[in-house]
Amino acid sequence: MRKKAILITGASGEIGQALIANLSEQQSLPLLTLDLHTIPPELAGRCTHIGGDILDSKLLARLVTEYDFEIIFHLAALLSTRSEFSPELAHQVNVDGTLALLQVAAEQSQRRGKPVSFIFPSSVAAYGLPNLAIKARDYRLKEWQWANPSTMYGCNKLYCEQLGIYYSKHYQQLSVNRPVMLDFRSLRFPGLISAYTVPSGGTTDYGPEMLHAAAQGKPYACFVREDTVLPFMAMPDAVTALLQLAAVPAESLGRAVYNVTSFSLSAADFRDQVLHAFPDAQVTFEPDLRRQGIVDSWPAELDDTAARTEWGWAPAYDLQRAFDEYLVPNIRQRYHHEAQPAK
Ligand code: NAD
Ligand code: AKB
Repeated sequence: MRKKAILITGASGEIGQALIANLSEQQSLPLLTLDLHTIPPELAGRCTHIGGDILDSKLLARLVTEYDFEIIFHLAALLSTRSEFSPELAHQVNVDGTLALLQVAAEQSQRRGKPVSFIFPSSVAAYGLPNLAIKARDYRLKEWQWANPSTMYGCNKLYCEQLGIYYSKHYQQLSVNRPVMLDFRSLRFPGLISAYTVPSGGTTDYGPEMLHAAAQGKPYACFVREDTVLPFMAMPDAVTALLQLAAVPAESLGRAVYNVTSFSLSAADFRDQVLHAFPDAQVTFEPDLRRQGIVDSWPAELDDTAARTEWGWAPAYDLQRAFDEYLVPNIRQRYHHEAQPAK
């Protein structure tokens, strides 16, 4: 008898940790987590963790025989900056890995005669604006505009959105007996900011890095220009959006991929928020032209009207609440505790 479970890949990462913390508080199914890395000790008791690679086909085959997945949150990925340094590896993890998980979900949907929900975080990186003049003109993008990514990561995300749609709508379309198909749903996230974890390998990382450095009294050289505008969201809203999307009845959804966002601000505005909370912070701007090129191709704002109107998406944390009520107090507390001598 297979055990019912929710599978979270990439569970040791920033979103994964926040998702485990949230889901384990609910009366949800047992959580099976998979990542190359271990999960922090404070979360270890809340899930069954498997250290492993999503590209390990034997491992996935074993999981299929042991578990019946109700939902798969497929978070494992290499992020945008890291992917530019290892594009072929990024393609393997981001595309081949996603394909392998889609096949797990397809097989399980068919076997149990009920769709497995497949929840996939896509990204603002799926967009690609050709230059700053057009970024200024086309300030706020809908899902179907400027889907011309210039990064390996963005290409991977855009293609995996399409792969997910294929597996949920057209898989085995020439078979006489059409299979029960998986239920694929995806969110295009902006840059996410957590009070409890620090990102690595992304290109929106300058925002959270600036804030976490200031809280530790460390100087920070921001790798983008002061006028760079990008959309961001506080981590609790990202988790809410994933869980809300997973729970919406299929008939309420008009699309498979939705933008979600909270606030947009320039890197200079970000610095000002940081200085307001930590007046002694030392923030300088030393743009890295290559990473700058990536963020210049991403939109200043995401238009999330479809998510708002179809399934009631609304972030709890706007800019001021995010900083004043979530980020600053929790980050302050985190580093204050770390600064205390061990007893
Ligand atoms: P993260 O880098 O913190 O976590 C990713 C996790 O995936 C890591 O723990 C890593 O060990 C794991 N992983 C990588 N390769 C693996 C493999 N081969 N097998 C198993 N595990 C592997 O990233 P995150 O911020 O938690 O992002 C999670 C997902 O959300 C990713 O798909 C990312 O593209 C997407 N996303 C994140 C943001 C953001 O700003 N954080 C924005 C948009 C989309
Ligand atoms: C990155 O910068 O790669 C991520 C993302 C926006 O997907 N934070």
